[in-house]
Amino acid sequence: MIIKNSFYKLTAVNLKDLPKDGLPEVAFAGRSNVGKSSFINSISNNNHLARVSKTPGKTITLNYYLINNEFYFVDMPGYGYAKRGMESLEFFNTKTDVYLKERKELKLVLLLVDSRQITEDDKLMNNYLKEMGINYLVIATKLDKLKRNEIKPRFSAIVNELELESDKLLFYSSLTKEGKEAILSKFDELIN
Ligand SMILES: Nc1nc2c(ncn2[C@@H]2O[C@H](COP(=O)(O)OP(=O)(O)O)[C@@H](O)[C@H]2O)c(=O)[nH]1
Ligand SMILES: [Mg+2]
Repeated sequence: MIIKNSFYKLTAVNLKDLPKDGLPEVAFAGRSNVGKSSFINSISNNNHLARVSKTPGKTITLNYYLINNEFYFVDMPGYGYAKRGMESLEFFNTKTDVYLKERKELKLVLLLVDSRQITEDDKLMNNYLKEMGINYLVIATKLDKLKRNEIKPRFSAIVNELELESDKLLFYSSLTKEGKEAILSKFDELIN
């Protein structure tokens, strides 16, 4: 797949505001600051698409971006911005939870984790997606922060920590775009 065009579509505060055109959706989950917005911009060659934040925010909206007029990227609220452990529970009780469970157009979730470190919140989110039977892939972000000889051991460590099939984990750098082809070919499988 080549991403030829990408447009901001809408921001949904309530589930009744979601698009009704039936296009497939790829949603992004991950803690605040893991690189969700950067990923969306980088993979679609559009640096003005999603807003990259310097300080983690408490976004509670679903942001829709139309890709190739064929499907949507859905940027979901980040988790884990507070120091206490409660925000994860909060997350599961919000509209995002209903969205993940009930949205028929949702074909794939990309769970973004930092390639250097898996957090307890990441594990919760991973278990949640697994238990709900949601089709998801894990994208380990900020690959450019790893030394070359760290990549293989980090791959194994993440596969073990999250108990994943190894074809469900992909590395990516929004800076260098390393890993892009493998991810785009997963989107091809999804759309066809
Ligand atoms: N080095 C590096 N920095 C990144 C990468 N992706 C995101 N960042 C930085 O991480 C911070 C948070 O990124 P952002 O996309 O706003 O994360 P979000 O909160 O998950 O949407 C920003 O300072 C980005 O520039 C990456 O692949 N490599
Ligand atoms: Mg963001």
